[in-house]
Amino acid sequence: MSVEQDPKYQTGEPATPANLPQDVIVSPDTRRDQRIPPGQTRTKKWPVLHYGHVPFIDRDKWRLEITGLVERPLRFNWDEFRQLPRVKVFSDFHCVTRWSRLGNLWEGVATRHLMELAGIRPDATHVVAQGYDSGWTTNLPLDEFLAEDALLVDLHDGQPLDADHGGPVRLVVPQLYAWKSAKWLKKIELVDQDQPGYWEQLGYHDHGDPWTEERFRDELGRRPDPE
Ligand SMILES: Nc1nc2c(c(=O)[nH]1)N[C@H]1C(S)=C(S)[C@@H](COP(=O)(O)O)O[C@H]1N2
Ligand SMILES: [Mo]
Repeated sequence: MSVEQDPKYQTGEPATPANLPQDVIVSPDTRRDQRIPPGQTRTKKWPVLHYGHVPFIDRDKWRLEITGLVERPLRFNWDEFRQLPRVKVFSDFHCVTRWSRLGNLWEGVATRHLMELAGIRPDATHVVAQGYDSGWTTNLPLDEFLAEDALLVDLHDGQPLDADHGGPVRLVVPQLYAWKSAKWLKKIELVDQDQPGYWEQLGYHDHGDPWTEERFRDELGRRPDPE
């Protein structure tokens, strides 16, 4: 597909939070004077990155599980998920491989809302997000998972999230590098200790703040294969 035909290709200057409808949650980082974190460059495309293959997911069989240290474990099918209250978030998206896609409009269900439904047990400190791609996980602190602009996404820039980008549903946590935004989300598990996920075990930083360039666990240590 040529770049002109790619519906995700951005033309011109990046969208700013200035003229968004009232109901859109604006990621605070999009209001920075210098919106692109150190060591990153803007891409107008939306690259596709993941380990392994895009899993085939039949919507009729799709399920999302919320489990671990919650008062009420939850399980949604597609229709149930689509009936949950929805939010819109405007954010940038920073991949550790140094591209940043600015001005994304994500739509879906706020992580905060889901956790209100499930009830967080007091001993929960971290979240493990698991994808449908055979056992892939990523870890993040519970408070970052609960950021106001963190959500489970099924629409991007008004269109259904395609399989390459993690559809039917992916996690998006704008303030961390994009590998924390698990695609093909299958399970959210609350745990009481940090449990490094797929990339984190291979040498990506445990936390992944793009503004302080938390790219790798140890600059001298092993680096994952570039994705
Ligand atoms: N389930 C799953 N989610 C994943 C990955 C993966 O391999 N599996 N890769 C991560 C990485 S390294 C990045 S940069 C982003 C890329 O999202 P995109 O392909 O939509 O740009 O997805 C993240 N989420
Ligand atoms: Mo990545």
